[in-house]
Amino acid sequence: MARPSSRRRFLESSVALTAATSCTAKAATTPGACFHDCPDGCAWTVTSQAGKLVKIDAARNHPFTRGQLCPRMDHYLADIVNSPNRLLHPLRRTGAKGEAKFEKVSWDTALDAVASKLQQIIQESGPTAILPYSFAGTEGVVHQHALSTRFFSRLGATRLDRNICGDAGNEGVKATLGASTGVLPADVVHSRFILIWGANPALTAPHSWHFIQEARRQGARVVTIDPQFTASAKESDWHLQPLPGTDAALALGLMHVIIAENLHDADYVQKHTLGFDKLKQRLAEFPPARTAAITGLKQQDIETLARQYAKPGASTIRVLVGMEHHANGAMAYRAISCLPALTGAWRHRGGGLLYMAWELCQLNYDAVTLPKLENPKTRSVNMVQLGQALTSKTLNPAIRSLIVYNSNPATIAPNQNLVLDGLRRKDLFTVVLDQFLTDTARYADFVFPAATQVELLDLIPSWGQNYIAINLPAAAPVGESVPNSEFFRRLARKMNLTEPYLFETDEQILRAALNTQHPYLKGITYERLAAEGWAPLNIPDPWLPFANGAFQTPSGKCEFYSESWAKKGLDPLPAHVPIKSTEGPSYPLRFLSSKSATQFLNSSHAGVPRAAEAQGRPFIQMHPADAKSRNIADGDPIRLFNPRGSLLAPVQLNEKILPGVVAISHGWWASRMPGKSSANALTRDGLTDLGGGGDFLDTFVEAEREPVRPIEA
Ligand SMILES: Nc1nc2c(c(=O)[nH]1)N[C@H]1C(S)=C(S)[C@@H](COP(=O)(O)OP(=O)(O)OC[C@H]3O[C@@H](n4cnc5c(=O)[nH]c(N)nc54)[C@H](O)[C@@H]3O)O[C@H]1N2
Ligand SMILES: Nc1nc2c(c(=O)[nH]1)N[C@H]1C(S)=C(S)[C@@H](COP(=O)(O)OP(=O)(O)OC[C@H]3O[C@@H](n4cnc5c(=O)[nH]c(N)nc54)[C@H](O)[C@@H]3O)O[C@H]1N2
Ligand SMILES: [Mo]
Repeated sequence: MARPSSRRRFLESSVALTAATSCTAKAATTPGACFHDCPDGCAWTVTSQAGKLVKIDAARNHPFTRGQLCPRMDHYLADIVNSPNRLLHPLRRTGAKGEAKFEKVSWDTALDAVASKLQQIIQESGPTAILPYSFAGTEGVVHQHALSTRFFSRLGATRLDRNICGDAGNEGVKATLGASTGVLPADVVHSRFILIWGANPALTAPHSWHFIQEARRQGARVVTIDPQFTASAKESDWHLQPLPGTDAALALGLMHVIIAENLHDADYVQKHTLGFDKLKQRLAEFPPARTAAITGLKQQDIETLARQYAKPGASTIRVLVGMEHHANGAMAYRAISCLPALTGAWRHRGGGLLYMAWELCQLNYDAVTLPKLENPKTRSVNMVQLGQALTSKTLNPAIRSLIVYNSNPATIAPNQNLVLDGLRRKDLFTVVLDQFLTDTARYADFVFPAATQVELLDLIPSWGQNYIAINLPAAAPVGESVPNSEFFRRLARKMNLTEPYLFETDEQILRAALNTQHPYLKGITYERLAAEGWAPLNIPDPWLPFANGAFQTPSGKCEFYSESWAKKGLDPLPAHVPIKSTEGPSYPLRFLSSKSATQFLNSSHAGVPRAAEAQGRPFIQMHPADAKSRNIADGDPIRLFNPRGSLLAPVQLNEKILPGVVAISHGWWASRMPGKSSANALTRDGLTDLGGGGDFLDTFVEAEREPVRPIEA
């Protein structure tokens, strides 16, 4: 049994536990922060008493957290940390794959088996027969990537392209602006017009949503562009519903009107943009009538929107991630990000494009992941196409071992049935490190218990706002669970690896990350964070990144025309590339599976009974017109299907979803659904135009009535 010594080792490596916990005789408080893949990055303090965790309090003075967590994290201690369903010991599979039958084994037994199997595979097929699979279970610098990346680089395992979220959009925005950080989320309070485009921040970024509400209270007009009637659309002054995948056409149509009506900022355009004349030629193809025909919007609405948006002053376009999951996803972001330069919105605080903020947090990531260890020639697999990789007849060597941590691919990866076919393979050796027996873990040969956030040391940057936070351990890990880093240390040791970089402590990694000369991180030290919990990045105030041009493109201008895209063989101008159905005419309905569950964060928390109950049953959203023609009534059990799979759930007729579009929330575990499949059973697994993202929102389906078994717990 490894438990006692591992616990001791863990406590020794966590200087933080004593250094930064402020104690009274009765209670101690420890600073921490949320690890979730969410743009808000909340900070908190954990109170413990006599070694027992008592409560988590949201940081009151943090400008984003503002004393409130979210409906998930309000219940974090009961739902996750102290959950009766939490994995506390290593498990070895005893039943068939997917059956979820396991027996408890010791760490030594489990690690011996994993280490010797991996060594055997490496000997017989080479290290690329091993595939790591991970994403954003935690966004912490230490436990998301550090030792795992070093470990798999050292082995020479197949590399994973982790592009399922954000890469397509970033590529598009970067082509136009050179950077993805524009307006800061708190600066929208200075905006007079906020265009929420293919994003749902009222749900997905509830803390930064506060600033949009504040702007609206001060008189800003808020408009949402989304095929679905989202939480954000509900709180907007106007909601426009284009056909999915037509946003680049809409952006081009808006630019057409703005220039035709001379509403653009000619001075800004002349000084700070590149390719205006070429753009104008392209815009000639997008008069309002044609734009209306492509997008399904009314011509008059397109003209009105263009006029409202282009009024002088601070207008902001708020994008996030959802809209990128289309075959033309990168191009949509590229086209939309041209708009603020055309109107000169960047001149004003709170004017421009509000997207991400990760570029502001210039930690020393090289010191964390040691990219030099990785051989760029080693083959890679895109995480979006896991099913294809696991079932490929041509991959040589085939993937013989899958090692999953920080992710639940049986739920979150597109083309779920193909993923499950792969996971069912008798000759695939699957190892999962998680806190719960997820739908992926059900297929594992060995499952290892992961520690939770309150039990580990980490550094939490944010991709959505301009603060950084530390997370100190408030307690030792429950049961035999260990933080990710410790799992990879133990596995490396069992495999007789000796390189010191595989065994660095969490604190060493964290300090290395902070060891940077970047001015935005000046004065932000381990000691300061341990004492204060979080800190704002030292960015210029006011933040006006492109008020005077200075774009980070090759030309230094906002590139309406992109030479670098031309060199890649891409259209150098923003363009509308129509989405093609791969399913054929028998599947006429567009299927969206975005986020709509307040209680879930992707598939995290979806296995928690309280959260599932609070969330209620999953419904398929459908317009009454689409239901009528199929003889479907409100509340009927229906089946969505296409050549990849099917999905059963009750229907909720909704006048406010775009006709021709059906939707269900992403996140539910297939094992908890009637019919044992969830949204990704239907989704396609192609890639986006650039950035290697997934085109899973280009899925087409048909619908029919179907008797549904009750949801199983
Ligand atoms: N409650 C909750 N919050 C979350 C998450 C969660 O699972 N649950 N996940 C987190 C993560 S990982 C991320 S990446 C962010 C994502 O944050 P968002 O991008 O805000 O969320 P999504 O639901 O992915 O997509 C937003 C909207 O895009 C719309 N959309 C889809 N296709 C198109 C299109 O072609 N055109 C237009 N105009 N709109 C389109 C969808 O209808 C959806 O309402 O949220 C984070 N926050
Ligand atoms: N159809 C459809 N598919 C989608 C999306 C969509 O909108 N629609 N969204 C996509 C997007 S934007 C994203 S970001 C991905 C999200 O994909 P993932 O990042 O895989 O998200 P989660 O489902 O939250 O899975 C995270 C897992 O990590 C575990 N975990 C948490 N903390 C730790 C830890 O410290 N250690 C270990 N080992 N495990 C931990 C959790 O218990 C959970 O099982 O899904 C994508 N898939
Ligand atoms: Mo995401």
